[in-house]
Amino acid sequence: MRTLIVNGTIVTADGSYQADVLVDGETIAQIGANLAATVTVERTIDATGRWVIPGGIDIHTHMELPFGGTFAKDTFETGTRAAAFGGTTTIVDFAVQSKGQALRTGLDAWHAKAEGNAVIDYGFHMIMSDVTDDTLAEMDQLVAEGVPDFKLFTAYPGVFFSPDDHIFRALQQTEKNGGLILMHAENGPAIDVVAAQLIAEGKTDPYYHGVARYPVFEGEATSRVIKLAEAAGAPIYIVHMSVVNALNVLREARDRGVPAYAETCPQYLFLSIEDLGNGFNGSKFVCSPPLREKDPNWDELWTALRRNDLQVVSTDHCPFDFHGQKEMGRGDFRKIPNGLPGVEDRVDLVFNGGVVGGKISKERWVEIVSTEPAKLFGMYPRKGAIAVGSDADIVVYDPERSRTISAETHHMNVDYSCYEGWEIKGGSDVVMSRGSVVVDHGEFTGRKGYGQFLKRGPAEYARKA
Ligand code: DUC
Ligand code: ZN
Ligand code: ZN
Repeated sequence: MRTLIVNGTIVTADGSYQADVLVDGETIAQIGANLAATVTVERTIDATGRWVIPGGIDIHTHMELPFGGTFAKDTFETGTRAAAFGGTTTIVDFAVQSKGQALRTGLDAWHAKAEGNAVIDYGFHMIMSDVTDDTLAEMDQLVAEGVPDFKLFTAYPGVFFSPDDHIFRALQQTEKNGGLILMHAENGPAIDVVAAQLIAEGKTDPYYHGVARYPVFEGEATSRVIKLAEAAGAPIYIVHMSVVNALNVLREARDRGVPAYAETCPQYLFLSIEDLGNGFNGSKFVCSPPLREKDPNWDELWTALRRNDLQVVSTDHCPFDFHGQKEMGRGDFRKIPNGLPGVEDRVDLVFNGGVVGGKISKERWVEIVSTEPAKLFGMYPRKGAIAVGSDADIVVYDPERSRTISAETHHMNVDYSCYEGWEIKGGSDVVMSRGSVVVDHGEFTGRKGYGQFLKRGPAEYARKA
């Protein structure tokens, strides 16, 4: 099948220009002016007044994550379908090694969840809950299999938590095998002390989830893990950075030339600790790190995105229903499953808040939602680019469209939206995954099982950039 996208403006991280795009099979075959005059195709998409952008890449999702005695509700089918509606054509999800298991067991389980179900391409990072001689050796094998990143936690004692010696050994291993360590950086043991004290004082509402997780606990853990990475001579990537205390540490390290990278998420750019108020309704906004004070964090995070101190916006998509799941934490905020839905709204929220809001250029928008994730996570230029030879993961984007976000109309398998009623500009008209149209003006035209596992390369870019 050959498809021609005509009359659009191609927007990439490097610049924008008017040109047509020829898709042949699964890849981009030609880019140029007035291609209709020279090529014959089976299908033509008119992108007049639209932007032609590389499909979004969300490198931080948790489909079916087991958490706090329940599971994140989106499956690979529902979650990737929702992603596609929102202009995202690739996700990288976190496979989980439970304590005492081999990495292989966790990875196999995630392959089984995704295969035959995903509607767009997907890769995996590996959550390591145990660092042992055996799992360290397994890391090398996973890098060779296209799973080159490993997430460790300084939070969640007794579940995902790793002590410093484990983190340091894992960093040393990636220094040797070319992989990348991703860190959830919050001081979990200290948080647990404060949380227990708050509960003892009768402060059980969701709001106190935000109070317990001091900004300095994120700053301290971020500082510690970046210094451990420096000591190991390995690059490091901090997930879901939420607050200035952590950002200042990151900036200071990057100014010294340390290969430290980080993402933030829409919830830290658009929501605040005030959303955690309003009684138990605040449980809809419980995630970790928690939502922070608006000032100065929102502005500082945008500035960091503009200046490349932050490279990526991903979602940490981890949806739990308000009814029946978030409700598990009535009377004790520690029992509320942590996580927010977001995979469907990321591209549009960052467009609306960032580009329409005058904070970043449209080229930087494409860079932080697609191109940098592809580069840092071993997918570029196959993904994240509008270039000859790249996968035809293409979104025809309408910057003028308006829509109202609502749980009534979203495609994520969750009974609420954190952005309910928000009117935003921008939206994906046509979404193409490897040359196949999967969403066409609001209609799903894809297929369960179409998405393929993406074998990703090692983190060379993170070592050089
Ligand atoms: N934070 C969340 O909010 N949910 C899943 C895991 C995490 O680190
Ligand atoms: Zn995390
Ligand atoms: Zn996460």
